[in-house]
Amino acid sequence: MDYCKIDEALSKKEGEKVKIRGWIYRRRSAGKISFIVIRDSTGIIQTIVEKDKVSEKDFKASQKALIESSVELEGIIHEDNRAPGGREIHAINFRVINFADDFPITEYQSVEFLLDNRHLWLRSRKLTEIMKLKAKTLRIIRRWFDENDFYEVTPTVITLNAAEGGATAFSFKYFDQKAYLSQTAQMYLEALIFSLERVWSLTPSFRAEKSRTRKHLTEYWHLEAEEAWVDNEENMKIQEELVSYVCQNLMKEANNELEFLGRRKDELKVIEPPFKRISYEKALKKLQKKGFDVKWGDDFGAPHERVLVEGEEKPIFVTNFPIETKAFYMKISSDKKTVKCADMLAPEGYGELIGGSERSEDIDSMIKRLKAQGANIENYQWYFDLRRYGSVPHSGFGLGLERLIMWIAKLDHIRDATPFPRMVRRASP
Ligand code: NSS
Repeated sequence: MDYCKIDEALSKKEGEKVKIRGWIYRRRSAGKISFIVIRDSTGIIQTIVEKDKVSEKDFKASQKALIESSVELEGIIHEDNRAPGGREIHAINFRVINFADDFPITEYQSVEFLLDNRHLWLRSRKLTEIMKLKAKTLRIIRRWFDENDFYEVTPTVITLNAAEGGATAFSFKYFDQKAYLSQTAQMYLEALIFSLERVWSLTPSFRAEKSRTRKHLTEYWHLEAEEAWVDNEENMKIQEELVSYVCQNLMKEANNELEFLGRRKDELKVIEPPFKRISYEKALKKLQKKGFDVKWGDDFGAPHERVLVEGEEKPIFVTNFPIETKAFYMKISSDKKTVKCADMLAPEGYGELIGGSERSEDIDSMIKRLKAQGANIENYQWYFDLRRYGSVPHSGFGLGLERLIMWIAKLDHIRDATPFPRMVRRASP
């Protein structure tokens, strides 16, 4: 007989025989009987190992095995309303594959302790459900890009260009040159639209953010797209369609995960285009009216973002930021004060999900802005070539995958949206 997964065992009828394998999740012994809850990737099930029903060796093993021991067993399904899932297994044999040492994680542990033991804490129900949700989100995103004529491409993460500003770029010695870990794949995606027109990629991005907030990682998974012949307006449409598609499909495909994480389906159902657009100028006025001390040219922080999405059920776009607040590559608007860009802010105060813009085609203005940042212009000549040989209007955007998951899974901190979070004071395990 083949092994079945626990979710399948939970759908079997009284008296059916099953074979399962997994890890001990909870256990207790009472004289001649061991109650052992086993988990696998699909769920948990209670099993009962009785002294007279299995061999002496198997019973001894069931009494000795501590939590997280790996086991396999065969048994008979019994329907029992008291058991989680309404079924339990009465074992006819029980084998321990590995007797676990005393598991270091017990019920109440500090955040730091759990982060130090992340390699083990990943087995927790909550992180398991989050990782499943993330995998399903990626599956849906891939589908959307496939259906919308984008090519997936594989850019580099070793670069001489700190496209989002030197202040948050990790630098390292690349033989005898100073190189950076990529903050964005954007410049490389831009090069690829001249052959493929619509491209996207998923890469790690790195930001040496000293700000220790609940929304910042130093390494995150960056989903980026770049489109030829697309302006800032159409770029926003692509973004709102993608995000809506993810929400609508997770509702259908990630029932258990969403329920476990406390995200209600009706909250995702309303995420449909169009999303509200508000200009930076209007947003600034709104904030000033609410008593914030902000002036033209200031960037928005978490408290500002929270106020801007107050009462909103869907994400919103904040558009047309002042030139000086944004990166060198954004196209300057006809007002000569702002750039053609949009930040997508999540509802409920989860912050910026996406940064996107139409790209400048004006080499001189880009050089001026780069020089103001103290960048080495020579390293950008290849990028300017893209404007010299058949330049076209184009736009693109970057979505922080962990920000998206943080919002959808209602997480208090972005660290739980990724298995091995990298933060200011953490690079291990
Ligand atoms: O800096 S961004 O706003 N924009 C770019 O990097 C563009 N070059 C993308 C593009 O047009 N191809 O970053 C994009 C998103 C942002 O909205 C966040 O969702 C996420 O990347 N992001 C982060 N997530 C987690 N941690 C940190 N530190 C972080 N920084 C940005």
